[in-house]
Amino acid sequence: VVGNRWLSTTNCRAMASEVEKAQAAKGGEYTEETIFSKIVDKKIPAKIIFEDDLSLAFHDVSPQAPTHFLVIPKKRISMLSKATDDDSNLLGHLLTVARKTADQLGLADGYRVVINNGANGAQSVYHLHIHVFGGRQMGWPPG
Ligand code: TR5
Repeated sequence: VVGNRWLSTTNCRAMASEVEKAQAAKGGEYTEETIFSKIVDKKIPAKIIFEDDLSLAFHDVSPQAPTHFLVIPKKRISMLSKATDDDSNLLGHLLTVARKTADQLGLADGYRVVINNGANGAQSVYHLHIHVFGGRQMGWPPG
């Protein structure tokens, strides 16, 4: 039981492995190449939904909801807590891209926006990204 919710064995296993990945990945330098910077540089493919000079939105490879996409800056910011005041406009832009992409994908009944930050936040890829989940009822509180 987590909070007031029962979790299925599958959910518990998925959650445990995400947390293990996050613990293994902790650290991360500001300018390191990551799997997401490789997607930005088109060194590896992704299912891209939207792209502009500053950002990219693409489908998560391991979706946790019927719709699950990520919005990332092209700038290599490892995590939210490493962003600076100079990044404020960029951070706002990422949320705007999340909103427009959610609209484009028809998430009119609502969606969840999540940023995992650092090891305790269960971040596993150290290139800042916004998760957007939709297409099903979300639970609360999160795990
Ligand atoms: O745990 P955090 O918040 O760091 O989320 C990282 C997310 O990146 C997870 O939801 C993964 O499923 C997702 N991910 C990981 C890879 C990947 C991806 N999404 C799209 N494309 C991906 N490629 C090509 N490779 C990955 N390793």
